[in-house]
Amino acid sequence: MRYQHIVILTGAGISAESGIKTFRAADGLWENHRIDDVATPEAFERDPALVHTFYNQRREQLLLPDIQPNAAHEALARLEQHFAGQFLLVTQNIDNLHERAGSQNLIHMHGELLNLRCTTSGQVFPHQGPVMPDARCGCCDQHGTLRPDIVWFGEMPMQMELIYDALEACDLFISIGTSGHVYPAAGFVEIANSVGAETVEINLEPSKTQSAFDRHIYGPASREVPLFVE
Ligand code: BV8
Repeated sequence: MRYQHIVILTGAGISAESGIKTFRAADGLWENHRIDDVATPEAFERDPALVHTFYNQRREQLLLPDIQPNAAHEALARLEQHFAGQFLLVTQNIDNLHERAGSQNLIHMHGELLNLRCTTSGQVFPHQGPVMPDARCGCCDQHGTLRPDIVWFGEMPMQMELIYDALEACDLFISIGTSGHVYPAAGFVEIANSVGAETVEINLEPSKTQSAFDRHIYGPASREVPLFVE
């Protein structure tokens, strides 16, 4: 069957082989921090210094020279180039490995680690090094109004209208490297199923929503995604 409209969802697992920790692995990100301490608006309100430190550390790690896109990111960029129909890549990841691999039609539904947002104006701009809690904001000239441009738990993910429109029009939905714990992303497969799309899960192991998928491919993304794309 020739597909006309592909939607792909990626999670932390696609960046694992590039050296970026996932959330729920044994030594994962949430291993050292509780979600409620570093990834909610209340956490930021309570202790902006701790939250800025958490994201400064992840930004620093992402910018290390040995952190590079892997074969899975590159295969998705090739697929987008060669696919004649509609193509949308939605990532839960806040790293920049998809764009560095060449992906273009890309939505970061949980925001981007390398961007900051002014809490007064909502303006978003690239970070310029580690962020201190009382840093002066370039747009409103106030101190302490900067936050990571990240969607925390309890906050509305970005560009949901666009994502839902694409899901309701797709005929192939592929989920790669996500454990299916976090909503609304974990519910995308149900929307794809409801419009009759073929649904494929590519992951190291069965996700929490594995029973909702038509097809399952288990193994490391850097091996399985290029095989699937070819
Ligand atoms: C929302 C940015 C509503 C931060 C992230 C109570 C209060 C408030 C909300 C809720 C609540 N209860 C439930 C909710 C909803 C909540 C939610 O789902 N909670 C969960 C914990 C139950 N969701 C939200 O809050 C969302 N917003 O609901 O808003 C709303 C509506 C209207 C108006 C206002 C609000 C927002 C959620 C976004 C949170 N932010 N990220 C940061 O990164 O610091 S989520 C973060 O965790 C990631 O972005 C990602 O989405 C998630 C982690 O999931 P994965 O990516 O899947 O990573 P994980 O480690 O879990 O899995 C990796 C997988 O890869 C594994 O399966 C592994 O096997 C596999 N893997 C590993 N290596 C490889 C591999 N696969 C292939 N190859 C390999 N080599």
